[in-house]
Amino acid sequence: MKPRYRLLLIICLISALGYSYWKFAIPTHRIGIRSELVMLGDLDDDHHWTAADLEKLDAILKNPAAAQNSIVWRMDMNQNGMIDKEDLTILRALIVGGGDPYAAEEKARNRDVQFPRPRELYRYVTTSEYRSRPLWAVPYPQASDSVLDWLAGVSTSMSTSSYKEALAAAVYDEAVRFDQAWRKRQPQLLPIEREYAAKKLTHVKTLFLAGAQYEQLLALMELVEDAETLTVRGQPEFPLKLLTFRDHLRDVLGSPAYAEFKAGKQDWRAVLKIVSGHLQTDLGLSYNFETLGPPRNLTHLANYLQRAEWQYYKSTAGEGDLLLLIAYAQHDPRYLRAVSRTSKKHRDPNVENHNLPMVLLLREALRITGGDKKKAVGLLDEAIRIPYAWIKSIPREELPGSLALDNFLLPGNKEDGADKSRHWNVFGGVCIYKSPQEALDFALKREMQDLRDDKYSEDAMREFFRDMIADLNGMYHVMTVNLGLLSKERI
Ligand SMILES: [Ca+2]
Ligand SMILES: [Ca+2]
Ligand SMILES: [Ca+2]
Repeated sequence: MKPRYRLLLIICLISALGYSYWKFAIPTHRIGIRSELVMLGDLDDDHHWTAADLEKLDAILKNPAAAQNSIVWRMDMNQNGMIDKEDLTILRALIVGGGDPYAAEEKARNRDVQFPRPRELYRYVTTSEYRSRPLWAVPYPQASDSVLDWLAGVSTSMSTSSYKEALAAAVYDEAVRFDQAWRKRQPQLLPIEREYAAKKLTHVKTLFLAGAQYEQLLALMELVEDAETLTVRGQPEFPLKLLTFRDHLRDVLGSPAYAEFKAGKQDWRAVLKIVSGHLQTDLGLSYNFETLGPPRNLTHLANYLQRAEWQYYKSTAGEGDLLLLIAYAQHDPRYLRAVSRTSKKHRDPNVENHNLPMVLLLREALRITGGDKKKAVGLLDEAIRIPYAWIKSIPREELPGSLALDNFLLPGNKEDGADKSRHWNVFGGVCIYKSPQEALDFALKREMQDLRDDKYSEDAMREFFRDMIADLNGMYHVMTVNLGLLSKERI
């Protein structure tokens, strides 16, 4: 054989052997799962259990609401979804034992006390797994002088295994969270904020006395959201006046004039004349609904705004961001409680069920987008469309008939589709891209067009009011929400 051929043969042989070795002997990653090893109780993230973790623990016990979710999750030593006394006992025993889990376990066993096996103090979890914040269930020393004067008499729930216990635990957690925020906000509150808060606090107390725990939980969540993210200070006046106007729209729906319209004794003009009156007195704006022009073709925000800017913000909402927001809507316990408040058809004339879940969704969208409101509104707009398609893919006959189902992740009653949520978000978006004044004008023209198209029927009139209420809620909230109010104190 010529040396040239011999060389070629050798090269071929080596290549074949190399390929076989690579193919059969080197292990390959077959699944694209990304995980991390979490050391429970390692609160300062130095991979040891030391006195520094206890210092961090003490700081969190003094100010639990300010602690980050990821840290509170690591505090749940017994992994029961609550931060309870046993978690603290386990962590302290570990540190007293010099950070050696075997020593701590042995010491506990000698005293006939159950203690986690060392392996149980670690969790190997996928990074994509949604980690709910455990509920706060340790005694709260500041309960004795809390603005929630009923809190001192409530004992911490020891379990979440029954629905009743889980609800009680959620109420306690929310109450502690509110008390923390209230102590920080209370000295700087303006008179109007005090007045609003006083009304809501009385409402919570009434629900507590009535034993209406679910409603009490949602009322507390509203207070938490107000205290942590809303302030009148430094705000332009217009968005605040929108709330007054919204309350007046609710009054009109319950007024004798509206009842007469419903009974066919009054014309639509009589009802909308009252609305014009409120627009004049609340906002100083003159509107004549009889001559009000149609809106531009405005089914979507995109048709109204500079398309390029809107598209830019929507397209920067990456797939990862969408998945985070949807995971939140599918798993966050507070959101799931809030979105579960639905009513039978026509039992929620004032759209009371809708606002809180939207407030929570926007807050999460803002967290994901780093506080950029334009991005958050774009992200939410995208997310609202996605589950809509999912629901469409389920055969109609397989959908239960008791819920608003054209978008399961979003809030609403049987009569409210995804549309109300989209409006809440879109009109809020117009406030940011344009101005609240233009958003209001856009909303009035659009809802008036719907009313005209439906020949001023009673159904259409009711939805004129209900849609306007949802629009105004979104406008007010997107304008005023401020995630940074208490965030300086994050620990
Ligand atoms: Ca540590
Ligand atoms: Ca626990
Ligand atoms: Ca409408």
